[in-house]
Amino acid sequence: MKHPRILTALLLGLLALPALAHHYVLGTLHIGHPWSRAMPAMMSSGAVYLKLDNQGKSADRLLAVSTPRAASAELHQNLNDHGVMRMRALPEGIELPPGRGIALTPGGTHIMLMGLTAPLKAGERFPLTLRFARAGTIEVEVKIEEGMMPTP
Ligand SMILES: [Cu+2]
Repeated sequence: MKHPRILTALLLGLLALPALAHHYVLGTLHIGHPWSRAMPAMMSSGAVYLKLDNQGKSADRLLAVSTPRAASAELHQNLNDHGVMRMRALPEGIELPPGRGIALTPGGTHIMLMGLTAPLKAGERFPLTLRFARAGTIEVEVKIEEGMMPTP
């Protein structure tokens, strides 16, 4: 091989590709990389993060989520209440304006899982159903990943 360094760079580039990323499409909605952070076995709650990209021309809304992995799943928002981080449920759901992407991330808006039916162990996957006002319902697979920070 004439250019071993280039080959190495290419291989490293391939390895660095988000091989773990997974992606779902429901109508004009794109759902990117649903994941959850691995938690110690004694924890009874966790959180799911993902990206929502509304590539359509009409607004939509994520209304509700559910999973067999938890007794209940809620849409939550993190708020800084005078220096204290609190979580607030979003019973009205999450607005998805047309042509916009929204990321559910640690420290921000998230899907809260309460009453886990099994610990969130790294490497495992579980199904999550998302219900949208316009686009309807889709089941996605959540990947449990190793993480250092506690949820949410
Ligand atoms: Cu929460």
